[in-house]
Amino acid sequence: MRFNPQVDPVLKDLLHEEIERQQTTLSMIPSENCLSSAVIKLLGNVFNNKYAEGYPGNRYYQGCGVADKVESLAIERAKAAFGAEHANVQPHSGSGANMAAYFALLNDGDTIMAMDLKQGGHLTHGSKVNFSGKVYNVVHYSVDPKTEQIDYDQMLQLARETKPRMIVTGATAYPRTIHFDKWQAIADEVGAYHLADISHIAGLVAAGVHPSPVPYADVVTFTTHKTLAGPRGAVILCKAKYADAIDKAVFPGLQGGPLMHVIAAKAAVLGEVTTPAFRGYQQAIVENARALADELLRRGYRLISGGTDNHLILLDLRPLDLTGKVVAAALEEAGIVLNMNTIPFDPKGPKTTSGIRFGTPILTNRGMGPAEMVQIADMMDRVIKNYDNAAIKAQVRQEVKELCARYPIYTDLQI
Ligand code: DSN
Repeated sequence: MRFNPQVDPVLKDLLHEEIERQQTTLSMIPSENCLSSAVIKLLGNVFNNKYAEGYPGNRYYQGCGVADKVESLAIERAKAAFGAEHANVQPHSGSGANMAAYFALLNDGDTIMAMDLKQGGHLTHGSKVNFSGKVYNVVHYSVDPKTEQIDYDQMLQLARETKPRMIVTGATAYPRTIHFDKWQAIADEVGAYHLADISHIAGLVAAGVHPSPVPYADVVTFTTHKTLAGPRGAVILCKAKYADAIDKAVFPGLQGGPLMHVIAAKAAVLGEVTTPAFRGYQQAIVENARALADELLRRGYRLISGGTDNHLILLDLRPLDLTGKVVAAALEEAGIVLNMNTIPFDPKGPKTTSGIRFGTPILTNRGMGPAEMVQIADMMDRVIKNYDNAAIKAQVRQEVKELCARYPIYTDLQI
């Protein structure tokens, strides 16, 4: 007897509800993006049915011939897109990719030097509540209190004092250019491995809009669903000499069967990143972020580090005596979706925060430009300054709906 489950009405309704939410709100969480209808369709493919433990040409299951071709395609495209010597396209997530990089190169108890989560790092960069903070001895670095940017001289000093076995670069809430060449010089001087986690900026890096760590770092990890605009998952790039260790750390070290349907979708997106359209999109993300930042500055807001070089902005709410929690909730009521975020040296914790974090990958992917960024800054301004005024939030909600209707995400999505 066949088992042939259908999508039931309850789930269908929920899917429609989520499509409606995405279409009618301004999604400004800088780690999110919107997949094209074609890649969404590709993600729901029959490779979901296939076990392919191992790597192309070296599997533990029969019937992997086509899976081999798909994974090899994704690997070659990843290498070509970033100019890397080796790529592993199997990690299910960015956290898993970072875990594999640590396991491949480090021993338990080794010292890693990484940006503190509260300063803009990531959970897997040594947070106490994460495996990385439990397994390794962590030296956390911060931005400079005055400039709110990385001070490379201070970093060299810290690395000399603490002698890390690995330096982790990359961030989730750092609005400025990361100079991976400077980081590499520091890693070289103290004899540390260099792991660059470029999850947030992978699209910018692939497009040449942000400097690449690939020529320098021993290992580079990134998720494929942020600025890269691909399916959820991750990729690890590394120097050829670490290929074996990285591959073994991913499988069988951490994962069993790869998600072949996701790898197919990764291949599709990685095949696009060398196109002028992708480069134009990434440039526009940065131009839009700058336009949004400039307008907020003009309206008197304090932005961490004074602005942005990339896809995201961190806004300090302390001058208004407001918290990220309150403001993020008020903005969501008005249809503007972003996240509360700690700011450097935040006196408040991660569940309240003194800041909000937002960015332009989805707005730009919808086709919005600098004029719309000015309009959005105006809407944000009115909500932030009137966070408890229901009438103003309702008015902005209506304006958001009208703006979103002019820039639909999906016009041809079949559920
Ligand atoms: N949670 C992601 C972010 O929002 O930046 C990073 O994994």
